[in-house]
Amino acid sequence: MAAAPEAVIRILGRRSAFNVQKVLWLLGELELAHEQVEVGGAAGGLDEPSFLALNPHGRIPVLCDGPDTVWESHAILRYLAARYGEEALYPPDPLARSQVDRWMDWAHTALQPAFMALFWGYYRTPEPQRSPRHVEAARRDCARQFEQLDAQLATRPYLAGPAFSLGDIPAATTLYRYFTMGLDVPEPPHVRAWYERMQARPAFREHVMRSYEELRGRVAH
Ligand SMILES: N[C@@H](CCC(=O)N[C@@H](CS)C(=O)NCC(=O)O)C(=O)O
Repeated sequence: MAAAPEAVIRILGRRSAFNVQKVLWLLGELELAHEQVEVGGAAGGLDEPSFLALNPHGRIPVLCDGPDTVWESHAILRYLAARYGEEALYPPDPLARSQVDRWMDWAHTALQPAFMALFWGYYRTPEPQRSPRHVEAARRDCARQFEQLDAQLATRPYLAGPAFSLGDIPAATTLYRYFTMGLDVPEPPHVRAWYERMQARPAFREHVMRSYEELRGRVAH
């Protein structure tokens, strides 16, 4: 593992944000000293010129590593793993790397949108405004995505193979909220076992398994 730089790593983004949690989890895995700055959500600040100079899209997370800035949560994960991580986290071999990349990309484009539709439609919408039909459709869609995960995890302990890697982080960031937001959701056995493996990781417990009560019924960012 490369030595940590002298310059402080800063992660900009509120701790309750799903995409920020992925990065905080990895920083914890890497045991990299860093400073977290609470911006976004109730803390605001995303439309400040100084923030937009770092990320023109006005979104969190943003990583500042000395003079360098990286935005987009998965780009940040790949950057941190390639710069500071062991090879198993993000293997240099092209095929092994593609195993990791495919699960990261699938999580971003399939699982996360399904999970967010459910989380926003149910948890972040005040009860009187909820659409039961919308919530049920999202719950079924999400359950289908978890079945895909379960089929993969029936053959291997981690998504990209025998070892924990970046491939696990985006998908596993859904687990705590999915199973605790108060909905009756199926618990596929291999996903459950994988969730238990994640819970054995201190950084997962610290950054992902944290209260999100502040988001209940909060339709605004
Ligand atoms: N694709 C981007 C999405 C970034 C994004 O939409 N972040 C949300 C938080 S999860 C955000 O900035 N929300 C505005 C806010 O929190 O105020 C990424 O993965 O970094």
